[in-house]
Amino acid sequence: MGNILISALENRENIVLLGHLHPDGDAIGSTLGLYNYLKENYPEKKVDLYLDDPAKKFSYLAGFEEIRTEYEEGRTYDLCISLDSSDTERLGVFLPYFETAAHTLCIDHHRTNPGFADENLVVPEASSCAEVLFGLLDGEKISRCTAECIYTGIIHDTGVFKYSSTSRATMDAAGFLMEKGIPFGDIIDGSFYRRNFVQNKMLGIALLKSRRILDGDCMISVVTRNNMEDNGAGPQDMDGIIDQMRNTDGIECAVLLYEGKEGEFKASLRSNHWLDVSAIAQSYGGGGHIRAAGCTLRGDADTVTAVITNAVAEAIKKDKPNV
Ligand SMILES: [Mn+2]
Repeated sequence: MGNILISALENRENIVLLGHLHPDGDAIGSTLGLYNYLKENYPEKKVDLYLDDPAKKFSYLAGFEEIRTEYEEGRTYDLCISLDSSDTERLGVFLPYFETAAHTLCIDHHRTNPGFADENLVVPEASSCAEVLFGLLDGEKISRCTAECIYTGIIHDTGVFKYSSTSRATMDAAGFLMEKGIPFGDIIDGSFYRRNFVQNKMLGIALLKSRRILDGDCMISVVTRNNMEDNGAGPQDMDGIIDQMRNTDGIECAVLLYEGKEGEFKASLRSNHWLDVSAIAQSYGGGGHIRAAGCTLRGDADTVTAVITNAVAEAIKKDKPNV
């Protein structure tokens, strides 16, 4: 079988790369990884990368400053490559570039991806889109800059080699990339574990306000608009708090409610072993996975706390194994 990327690049000079909305480490790492690889190995081709507001913590990646973040009317391309996006809707405002491109290629690892492009490489067993991309590149031609991008994508979608999607192939790819001389420790700390001062303060507040309820099975915390405004915090400062809560000895599930807008609470839910939190989130119009889900609830702090507590209590009754 030929290489789907190499054949797509043939005779196509004007190329656009796209990732999904609210790009995570994998979307940013895989698109920038391919961007750098093409710039270095195909200098005759013109390559643009569009992403929706990529987080500054990824600015150590080469090419970050060249990412275009605004849709520009009237541009069309010979080839559009979509990375880490499970459907066309997730391409957001940049969708017209995909729709008007003469040829399209989709590289992804989401199980739900229908194969929406002219040519598709969707590998559900892969830990990350970055791992799928790695398999398409010539290892000899991967520079240190490109290696940093791909490594970043892999660590973000595996929770630093921890999630069940991590495989031998993932570790082999990571090992190969390490030999390019990348500062892997700094990449992991800087882009995955480091929190800014406000984020750490909000973590402290959420933990201080937390309670253990429902016979100790659940840890819940409610952060109000006032708590956030007092510290100049926004929704992006609440990332990762729920994961710290989940990793508490003896609990099955963690619930974090924070008031993103006046009277509107974001609920993040995590479970450890047996509780299906996606079912809870779905019944309030949200979604997610069995062990990680979220939804939005309207009302004051007391009301939304009561609503989510009841829902979790019901779910525990249903899901808790008899011991
Ligand atoms: Mn991904």
